[in-house]
Amino acid sequence: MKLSIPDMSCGHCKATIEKTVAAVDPAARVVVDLGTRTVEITGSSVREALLQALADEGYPATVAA
Ligand SMILES: [Cu+2]
Repeated sequence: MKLSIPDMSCGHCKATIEKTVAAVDPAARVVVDLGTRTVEITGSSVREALLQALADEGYPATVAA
């Protein structure tokens, strides 16, 4: 799944998002693209939990694809 996270702007955000996703689902693979402020997550089926965890960390995400 591809998520749009407009509040993500720097390497610190990237690290926080990677850590948050890993905490929810250690099997998920995360590719952060700061340029487009999108995150591609593969290998995870817990979409609602990921969206909730990201929002809790201050990075509300919407599903882009
Ligand atoms: Cu940042």
